[in-house]
Amino acid sequence: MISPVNYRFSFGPWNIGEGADPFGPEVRSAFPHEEKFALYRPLGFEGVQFHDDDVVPGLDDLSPSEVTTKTSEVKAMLDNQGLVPEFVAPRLWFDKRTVDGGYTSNSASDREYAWDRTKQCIDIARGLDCKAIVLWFAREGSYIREAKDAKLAYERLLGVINSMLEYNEDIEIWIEPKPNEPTDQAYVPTIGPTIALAYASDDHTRVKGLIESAHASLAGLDPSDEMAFALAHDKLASVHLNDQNGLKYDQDKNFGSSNLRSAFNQISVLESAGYGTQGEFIGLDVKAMRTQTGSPVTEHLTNSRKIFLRLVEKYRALDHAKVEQFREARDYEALEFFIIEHLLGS
Ligand code: XLS
Ligand code: MG
Repeated sequence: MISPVNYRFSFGPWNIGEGADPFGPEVRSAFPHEEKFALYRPLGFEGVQFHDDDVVPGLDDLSPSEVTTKTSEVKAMLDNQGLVPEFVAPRLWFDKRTVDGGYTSNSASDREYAWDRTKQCIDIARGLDCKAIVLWFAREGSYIREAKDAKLAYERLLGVINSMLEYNEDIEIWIEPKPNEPTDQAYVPTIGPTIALAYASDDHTRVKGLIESAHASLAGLDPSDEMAFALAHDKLASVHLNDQNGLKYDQDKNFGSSNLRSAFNQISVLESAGYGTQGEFIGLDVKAMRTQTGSPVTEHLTNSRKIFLRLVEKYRALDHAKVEQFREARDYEALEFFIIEHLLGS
């Protein structure tokens, strides 16, 4: 069945950046954070992915009422621009108190900070009328494996998930697995442990996964299989489409730019499962190349969106009956050539 979905797209304000990397500083002048939101609609996006401090900058130093006021201002701005907050994620990797991770830190006071910040993040999300909290576990892992008790770490993560579910009955938790970076090895590296944590939680219907293509590639896995696994459990809440050229640093390249066939397979999985029909977004998480000049630089976003839509057209134009025949006959040699020819076009 070909899905009739008209996709809606999201990205996070960090996707319009100044080009700093671990080896060098900014190469483009800063584009004011507040002005980024006016770019969304014209670029073809309606969803905004937020970190808690994208909504309320400097939130650790603000009073609760200042946080509430700022959140309401952002809510009004989103309403005015016709934008939807897709999710809010606690940024638990920047502050000094997160050097060893948040929830799995060996310091009790750092774990307390992580929990307080998580409650603030939930309050901010609810203030925006947003139900989804993304947990990208960033530093929940170790630089050397002996540093932490891994069993205890998993128990702590499950404890936090349950506390979040209890703290607010309306929220959903979307876990975004990643195998490494900034830690050497991360806990919850792939969708398998993500879904296991969901089922182990007090309300698995509110715990789901978010697959980022590059994160799956960094684990040496096929992003489309990671997506399919979540879909099979009705737990694919969102995707961050991008690309990755092999097992290197996290590249956040344009969707389909390195592995076009893999991108096509991700679309096949999403389309055939009817992803998007419940309002799920096509999220992007892409970085502009450091060599791009000007400010703001946004072509990486519009190009990734165009590549996605072109591949959707390709998927819909595929002779699916023919694919079934090849599968039935187990003539995978012919199937592969058929797919490649289809992608190459006439
Ligand atoms: C980092 C993550 C981040 C999340 C939200 O790699 O992808 O961008 O999407 O914390
Ligand atoms: Mg991401």
